Amino acid sequence: MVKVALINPGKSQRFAVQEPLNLGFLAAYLEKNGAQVKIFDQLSGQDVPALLNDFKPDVAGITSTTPVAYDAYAVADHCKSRGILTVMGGVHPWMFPEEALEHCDIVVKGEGEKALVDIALHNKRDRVIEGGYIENIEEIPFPARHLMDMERYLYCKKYVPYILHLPYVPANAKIIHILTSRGCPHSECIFCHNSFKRFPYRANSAEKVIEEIKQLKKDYGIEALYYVEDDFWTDKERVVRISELLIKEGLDKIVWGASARVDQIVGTEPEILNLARRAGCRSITMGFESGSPRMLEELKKGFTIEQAHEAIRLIKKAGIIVHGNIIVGGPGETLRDAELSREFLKKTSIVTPEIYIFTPYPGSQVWCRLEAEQKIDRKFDWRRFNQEELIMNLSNIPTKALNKLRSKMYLSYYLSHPVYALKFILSALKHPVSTADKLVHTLKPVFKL
Ligand code: B12
Repeated sequence: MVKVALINPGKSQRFAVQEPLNLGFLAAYLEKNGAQVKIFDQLSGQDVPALLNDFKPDVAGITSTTPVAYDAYAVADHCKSRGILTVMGGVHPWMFPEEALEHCDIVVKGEGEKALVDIALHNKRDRVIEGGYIENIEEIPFPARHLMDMERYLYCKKYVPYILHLPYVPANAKIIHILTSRGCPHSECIFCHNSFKRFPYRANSAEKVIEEIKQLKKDYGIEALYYVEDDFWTDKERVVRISELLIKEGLDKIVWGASARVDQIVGTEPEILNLARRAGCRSITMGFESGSPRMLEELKKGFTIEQAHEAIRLIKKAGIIVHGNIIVGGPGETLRDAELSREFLKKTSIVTPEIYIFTPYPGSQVWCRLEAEQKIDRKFDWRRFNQEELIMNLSNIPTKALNKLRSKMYLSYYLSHPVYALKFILSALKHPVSTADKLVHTLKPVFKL
């Protein structure tokens, strides 16, 4: 039987907040087709060379986002040096197949389930394979969590203190991440991977979602879950059906959070939000990105500030908390725009916001624009594409001020929300190592002036 090792690379454990679902899908599909598979997670601290030594795979599949590209290449070099057929996939190799091929044998662009089966079981050996997208995602089995160190992920809150999207989950609760749809109905946001993927929105039926949750309850006794997909609220009928089934099947004690677009929430009947609340929904995450109407247009978010406020009002009224993201330093952003974002955070009751520095990810609309304007420096250090460090100042804010902005905004938020600040400090005291890691990354841009 052909042996395949799937590897999640990276060293910064603050990112090891959830099970690598993409590898889980690839593994499940490979297993369904008759391969023997193991998943190795370097990001959560596993010793990949030792595990490879024990397993002796025929094929290694390595995933990579941009900030972990060098870690992924180091793993790929190691695999190749041991004579293992080495395949890479994920957003970064997809954008830079030539760069990746300096370290691996094959690059898969797009969704990799079918391509990896072709490689591992049918000896397909093209250097670059177009994976495209899978139309009916129900043909992919549930992620192969049985191949993962689930104790580590179920108790992720014990290991990584700042999992900001999980404020509704009690510290010792068993949490699982789940992905029941792929694609986003709105592919215009200028910084997002969807602008080059342009894969249509596809979703598992409500029945299939419930089947997975039942399985997770049986296998792991989960108490909380989070839907990581781009927009859980796109298909409201599906949300209603899932909520009804959760209640009917007695699964409504499992608390959950999910992502949404502002414009999907605006116009949602309050009864649907109330129903979701009864079915266990406790948090909705939205990419607000800015408090400035001008910046929302620049980022092509497709909604207005008024709609953002309305979405927050509707969610809060249903007794659900709002979690959200803000981006600072977008193209043309001024200090006045940033001030509007700071005020937005201060005034609205967004719980544990995530504040990022605008990052021109390869393939995104903004990247393509910069490329056309010949402003792309090919010698980028990919490690810095972590949304915590400034890659290029595209804003009208002086670089010195922009570097400080993220820390300042966090400070301002926590000063105006002392209860969250206290929770944050207590959590930090319990996790000194991760706290130091987080602080270094937040303050690095400030002191590098
Ligand atoms: C869940 C998630 C996370 C999770 C898990 C990350 C992970 N590695 O899976 C966490 C919270 C840890 C995370 C962190 C970050 N994330 Co994130 N995340 C996502 C999210 C929302 C879903 C990922 C997912 O499961 N997708 C569904 C699966 C089915 O798709 P997929 O991952 O692309 O995998 C398919 C194909 O790419 C391919 N494939 C992937 N790997 C491989 C390997 C092989 C061998 C083959 C053949 C094929 C293959 O087949 C897979 C199955 O079809 C995506 C957005 C999205 N919708 O994809 C962003 C996304 C991946 N994240 C992104 C970013 C920027 C980050 C952070 C930098 C943010 C931050 N500062 O915290 C960090 C980086 C962490 C890291 N170590 O990589 C960007 C990456 C952009 C880029 N060019 O790097 C994305 C695309 C969102 C965006 N902003 O556009 N993230």
